[in-house]
Parts: sequence; structure tokens; C-alpha cells
Amino acid sequence: MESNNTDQEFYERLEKKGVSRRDFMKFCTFLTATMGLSASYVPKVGEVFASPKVRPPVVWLHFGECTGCSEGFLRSMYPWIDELVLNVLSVEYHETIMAAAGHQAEENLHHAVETYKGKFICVVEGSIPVRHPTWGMVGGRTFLEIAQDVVPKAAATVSLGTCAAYGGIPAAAPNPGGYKGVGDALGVPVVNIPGCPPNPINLVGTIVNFLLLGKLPEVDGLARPMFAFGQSIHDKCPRRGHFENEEFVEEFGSEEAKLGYCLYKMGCRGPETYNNCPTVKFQGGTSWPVQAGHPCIGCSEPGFWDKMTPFYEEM
Ligand code: FSX
Ligand code: SF4
Ligand code: F3S
Repeated sequence: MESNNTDQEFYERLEKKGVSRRDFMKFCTFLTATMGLSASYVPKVGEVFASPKVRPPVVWLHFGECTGCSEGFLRSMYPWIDELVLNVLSVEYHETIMAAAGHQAEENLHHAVETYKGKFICVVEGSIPVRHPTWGMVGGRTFLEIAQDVVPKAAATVSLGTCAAYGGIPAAAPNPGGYKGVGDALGVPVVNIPGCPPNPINLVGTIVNFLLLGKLPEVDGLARPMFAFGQSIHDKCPRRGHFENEEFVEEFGSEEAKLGYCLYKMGCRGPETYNNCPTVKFQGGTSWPVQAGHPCIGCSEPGFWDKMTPFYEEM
């Protein structure tokens, strides 16, 4: 789909939201570094947003989840991230942000999937009950039927959040519905961007990689982009020195907690959790769990919730 936006209009719209060109370029620098690209890519990343050459159609599906992934993406990080995303993507269907409802919404979905067959990006939030498919339905079809219809017709599918990636909280024991992540439920390759919620920057980085370099980012054995999930929380944690010195917090509110000691004995799952929270942080770089004094609970790993609980107990 051709873009009908000019650079000028783009910057004017950002300015109306109180975002200067400088703020925008700062964001592009941060994103480029997060994606593991050299600084020479910053202007090109800026162009992807400001004057997109193509705007790939996106079909965004919701299955078993809390919608925290969409909330995190659209609201919290940069209040203007929607401006960027809506400028580079043509969102054809998204249950929580579209104006259409009922039959009209269903028609939009069918229309988008048929019109852009083989060309659209499918973003999925939430997991799929495979033992009792009728436990999750939208518009008279089960989640499984919707996924089986839409996902094979997409150019690429991104499983956003731990639920879509590995089953997540809906798949917690005893998991009577037999909830599974999208790739597992369908037996198809997807890109997983786990986290409960996932960091919005990791979805933006994946999409920008696709638009800038014409391909999805390199992934690890669990189909996670290497740029975001290549290192553990523990590898990058600013409290790591305290871990090495065996300086541990053993009680919340203690002197050791105030001193910012390591949270391992409070149940921190940082050593077995792969994510870029320590460097990227949340809320536009404000903070992340360990910085706020809370152990990492391993929210982005396969098997979260069961594998990581009981929380606050040393593994
Ligand atoms: Fe799951 Fe997302 Fe956790 Fe919630 O859609 S990853 S429950 S933040 O919302 O899927
Ligand atoms: Fe590792 Fe957690 Fe300690 Fe950080 S707080 S050093 S991630 S165990
Ligand atoms: Fe989740 Fe641990 Fe990051 S709990 S948000 S992966 S610090």
C-alpha cells in the first residue's frame, strides 16, 4: 500500500503531540541501538517512520490473554508510539482499537485476510485452547479456527507476549482447556516476542527490521529475536557485582534492600531469564523490575507461570 504521508505532515503531527524532531531522533537512536545496528542506521530508521515507502497491512488477533500486551504497546512507553506505528503500518483489524463492531468487524477481518493474502503481518496476542477449543471464541469461531484460517495466509506471524509465544498464564497448571502458544497450537513457524507484558520496543524493533532490511530479525532456538533475547537478565543486571560479592537482600525493606543488593535470595529468576529489560527498561527507559527493588519473576520464559513459581523463593 502506498504511503500518502509526507515527512512534513509526520513531523507536524508529532509536534502536535509535544514531540520535537530531536525527541524523535533520540528515540530512533535508542531503537537502532536496541536492534543491535550501528549508529549509521539511525537516519534510515528515522525514514522508516517519517516517510515509509510501503505500509504493510497488519491483522492483529486476540486470543486467551489480559490485553496487557496491547495496553503496554499503545499506552505506556511513549504516548506517541501509536503515531509511529500507524504511520508505518496499515492496521486492518485490531479488536481493541478498531471502531467497527459485530458483523462489520468480522467482515473487516475476512476482507483484510483475503485482500492481502500472503502479504500481511499477523500479530497475535494470547494463547489457544486446543483441548476445549470452544472455551475461546470470537464472532462464532473458535480461536483455533480463526488462527488456522488467518495465520497460514500471513507473510509472517509475530506471537506477542508470553501467552501467544508459549501459552503463558492461561496455560498454567492444571490448564484444563489445553492452552498452547500459537506456534505450538498450529505447528507453524512464528516469531516469538515473549514477556508478560512484552517490551513494546521489541515489537517495534522487529517490525522496523522487517521494513528496513526486508527480513525478520535473526532468532534463537525458541524463535525469539536475538537482538532482544540474546542475553540473560543476570548478564546485564546492574546488581551483578553484588551477586559476585555474595551481597544479598534477604528481606524486603531491609538495609540490604536499600543498598540495592542482589535479589537472588528473594527469588530472582534473572539467571535463567533471557530478555533485554536491564538495558531497554520500560516506560521510556524509566525503570524495570530489579531497578524498582523487585526480583525478576521470569515472565518471558517458556513455562512461566508454573516453572517460575512459587515466587520469592530461591530456586
Ligand atoms: Fe499474556 Fe498479553 Fe501477559 Fe497479558 O495480550 S503475556 S497475560 S501481559 O496481555 O498475552
Ligand atoms: Fe542476577 Fe537477579 Fe541478582 Fe540481578 S538481582 S544480579 S538478575 S540474581
Ligand atoms: Fe519480566 Fe523479568 Fe523483565 S519479570 S519484565 S523478564 S525483569
